[in-house]
Amino acid sequence: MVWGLLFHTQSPQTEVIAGLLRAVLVLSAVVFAIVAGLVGVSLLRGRTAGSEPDRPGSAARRARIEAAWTITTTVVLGVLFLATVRAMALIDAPLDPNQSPDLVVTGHQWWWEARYRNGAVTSSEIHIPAGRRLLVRINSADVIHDFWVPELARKMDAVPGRDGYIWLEANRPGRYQGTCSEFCGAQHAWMHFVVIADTGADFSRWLERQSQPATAPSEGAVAEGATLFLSKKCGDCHSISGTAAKGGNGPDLTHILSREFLGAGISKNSPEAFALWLTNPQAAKPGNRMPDAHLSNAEVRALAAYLGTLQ
Ligand code: HEC
Ligand SMILES: [Cu+2]
Repeated sequence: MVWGLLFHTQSPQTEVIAGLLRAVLVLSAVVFAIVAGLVGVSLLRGRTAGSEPDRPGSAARRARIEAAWTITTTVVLGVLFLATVRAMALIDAPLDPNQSPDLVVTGHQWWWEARYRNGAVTSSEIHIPAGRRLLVRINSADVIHDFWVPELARKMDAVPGRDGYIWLEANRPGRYQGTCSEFCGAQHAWMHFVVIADTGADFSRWLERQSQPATAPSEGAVAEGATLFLSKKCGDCHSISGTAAKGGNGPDLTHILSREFLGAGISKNSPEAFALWLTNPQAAKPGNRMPDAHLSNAEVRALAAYLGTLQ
């Protein structure tokens, strides 16, 4: 149970990693105890033995001890090596470019995009079905990031121009915190995401919903906001499925209201936070890659009204 307090493993993959760590810790503790014990013994014995001359046969004895130490060390390291290779074989996803992944995750400064096979796109909030492993391809749109959900999977670097693969799986439905774990610039610390493991039925519903195009704008402020979204060039960076907005440098906003956080976890998704992203994005998340569009209050209201329909 003490291990349970230390390691919150929630997937078969992290159980293997924690198991390896446990084995290494126990073995290291045994080695430490033996070495420390022998050092202690020889300290005491050395003091009483003083400067006794070498007894006959002591050179051969020393050689035997040396051989024993060398062999023992080699065996211990060999066991650790084999245990590590076994753990890697158990948890690593195949590096097969022909196998199509269930999910493609792309790191951006400073948010994560997740793209599913059926066309659904989301950012910084990744849903998976509990109890089933998904093959995830990880890459980057700019600099090197690192995709890490400590409870669920090993780390994987997101390297521009190079694909990495991991299994993503959770034993039980729940929410699992993830983060970027490779320094990637000013807002590295705010590059969070959450993996939400749903029951199979909930996951299918969510996935189906997320692959639908955005609600068509009705009238009044909402329609005005939709027009502004295009005329203010928001669509150069953001996509809204079913509209002319097809940018890829910012989070997909098709179902922005269905997400809990904005700015990769920096603020809860609330009407106030929304308004701040529109009026002063650099105040919402200093240094982020969204320029201030210098919108008037009326424009902010219209855009917020429009984005507020993107459930
Ligand atoms: C030059 C590219 C760019 C332009 C143009 C741009 N954005 Fe963004 N926007 C971003 C980026 C990048 C982020 C995410 C920043 C982060 O989390 O680090 C973002 C975040 C947002 C968010 C928060 C969404 C989320 O999930 O975090 C909203 C809402 C938003 N933008 C709306 C707009 C609107 C409306 C416009 C037009 C007035 C616009 N953006 C123009 C790049 C852009
Ligand atoms: Cu990063």
